Amino acid sequence: MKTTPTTFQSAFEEDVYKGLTSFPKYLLSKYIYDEKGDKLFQQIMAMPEYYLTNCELNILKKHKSAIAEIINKKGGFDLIELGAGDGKKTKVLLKELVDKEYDFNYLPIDISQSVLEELENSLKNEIPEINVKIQQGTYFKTLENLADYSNRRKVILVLGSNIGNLLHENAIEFLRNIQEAMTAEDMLFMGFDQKKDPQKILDAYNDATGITEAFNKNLLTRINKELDADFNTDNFIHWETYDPESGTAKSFLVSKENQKVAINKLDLEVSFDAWESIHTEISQKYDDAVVEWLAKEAGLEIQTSFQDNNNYYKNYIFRK
Ligand code: AVJ
Repeated sequence: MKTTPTTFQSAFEEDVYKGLTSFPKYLLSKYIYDEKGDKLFQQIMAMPEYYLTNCELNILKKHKSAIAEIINKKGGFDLIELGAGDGKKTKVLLKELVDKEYDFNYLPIDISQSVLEELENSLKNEIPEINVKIQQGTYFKTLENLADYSNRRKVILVLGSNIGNLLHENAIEFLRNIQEAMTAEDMLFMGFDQKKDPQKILDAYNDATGITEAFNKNLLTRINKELDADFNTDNFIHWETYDPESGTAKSFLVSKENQKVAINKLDLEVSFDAWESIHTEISQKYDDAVVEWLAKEAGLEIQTSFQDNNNYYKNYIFRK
């Protein structure tokens, strides 16, 4: 009999312990993003099946002038981006704001310091006119301290349908935190992937080349690396479901056989029955009614929205 460790050395350790000793088992998707996970996600964004990136890029390209005018309507601002990543899509908007000679600073926030430094360097080369200040941290932590590094009107940017990783309850909490950091002059510009042909969604999260599989399995690889465990990733399959009623895409890792895995750093042995699952991620899909409801619950209002030609994806502007 193993005993529950009384102290964990990190939130990662504690969350892995909790998730793998629960029934049914789960792991938190935020832990996919170590250096290898960041790279795999970049590869996902470049795959043809992962339509989200191109949809949002096209929305920004097509509507950049209108979007720029709306966000600059009340004059100078700090453009604060949560989860900036490689900034590929944001650069379309940044370029437009610079071309229009608007007075703004760009404050990208990301959990990954290396991703931020790459972004900062690429901006120096591509759009040197921009005043950039990078900030490493998680969404929630940095939102709490927003006032410490921004004292201007705020335009908050959350692209990529990143909110989709949150259950509605947590999405409302996230939106409410943003709302509480906003004044009546501030704006929130956010991307929401829309409900669509279920097959299109399944293909985006279960590509034939196996990039998403590797991305999902990186949770196990990371546990092996950081917590001295012996997961054999070949003994698990990547499984994706989409419920068209709730709009929830769910990722799992399913054990192909009866097996035991040692996680030495946690002093834990985890048993898997054949075909037992680990739930790893949700990627929520939305429609206007759900976005309106989330906004209302969080004390926000939709000012306007922009969509691509197929209505696969939508960017909404919210006010307090
Ligand atoms: C980064 C949360 C937007 O859910 O679409 C991509 C992550 N997972 N493929 C998403 C992801 C599997 C992605 N987000």
